[in-house]
Amino acid sequence: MTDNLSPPAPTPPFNRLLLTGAAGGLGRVLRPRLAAWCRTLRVSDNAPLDDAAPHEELQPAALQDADAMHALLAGVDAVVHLGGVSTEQPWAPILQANIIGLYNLYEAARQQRVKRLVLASSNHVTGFYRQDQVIDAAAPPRPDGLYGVSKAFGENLSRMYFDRHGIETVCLRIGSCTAAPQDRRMLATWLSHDDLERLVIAALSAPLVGHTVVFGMSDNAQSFWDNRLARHIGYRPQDRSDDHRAAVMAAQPTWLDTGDAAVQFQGGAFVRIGPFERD
Ligand code: NAI
Ligand code: 15L
Repeated sequence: MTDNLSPPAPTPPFNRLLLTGAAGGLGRVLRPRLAAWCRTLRVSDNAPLDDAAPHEELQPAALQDADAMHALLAGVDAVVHLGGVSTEQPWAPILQANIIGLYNLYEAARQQRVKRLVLASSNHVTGFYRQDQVIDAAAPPRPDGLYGVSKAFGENLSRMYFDRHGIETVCLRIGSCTAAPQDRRMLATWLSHDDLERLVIAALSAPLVGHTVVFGMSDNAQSFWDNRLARHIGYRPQDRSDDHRAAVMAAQPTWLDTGDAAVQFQGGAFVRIGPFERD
């Protein structure tokens, strides 16, 4: 049994890995951690990037720029795609980054013959399931906003590219990836930074993944999600939110109003934020 973080063989398994969204919160977490797994890490974003380390090459690109995306995917063995709009926002930026951008990414992957992608999806694909339900990846999407709809699009688009073109994707329905859980909901949704790394490495390295949807969560005692359908990728989380329970309870001693949709539904506050508020 491996903990997914064992150092790879002396020869890195990948020649060139692409990390998109490298300037973002999780991109900054993963960037140094992917170094051991490839000879070259190509890092990309449309926001400013930190200087390249010796094993890195910087290639800025906007996801909605099809030509830039074709150049970005050239010579790449596999992709960790974190780039895009990561919260509930107006439709225009979501359309550019998460819809047009995803199409550009997959068309470029097809034409450049990239065979494996790891896609940052989100728990907001299923945010309108209730918090007292436990769902698995076979449950139909119930997005909690336009952001969740865009992530559901990414899951469906990648499914089509596997069925038609054999391009494998692992969609990570990430819960809440932070250094420590910050509120009661995160006791169920928390994904530690180390477990994020374990999950990404498992998704990149498993011999056969086809098209897989896996919930990105640590080994939390309390959970909304069941990952048995993704066992084949070999992800074994090592961290648990319970280790932080006392601190969370001290910070948030009473539950919020139980009539609040943010407390009733898995997506938390996402179920009631966003452009619709102005209506
Ligand atoms: P973030 O917002 O910090 O990073 C996203 C990055 O994408 C940013 O650096 C941004 O500049 C870049 N980006 C945005 N639009 C772009 C465009 N049009 N072209 C090129 N780059 C663009 O988000 P974070 O927290 O690092 O999340 C990474 C991924 O994981 C996102 O796709 C997010 O939806 C997903 N995710 C994150 C969770 C979390 O707990 N942080 C939970 C669930 C999903
Ligand atoms: C997400 O999809 C967001 O990217 C992240 O910022 C968190 O809010 C997370 O979901 C969550 O549900 O906690």
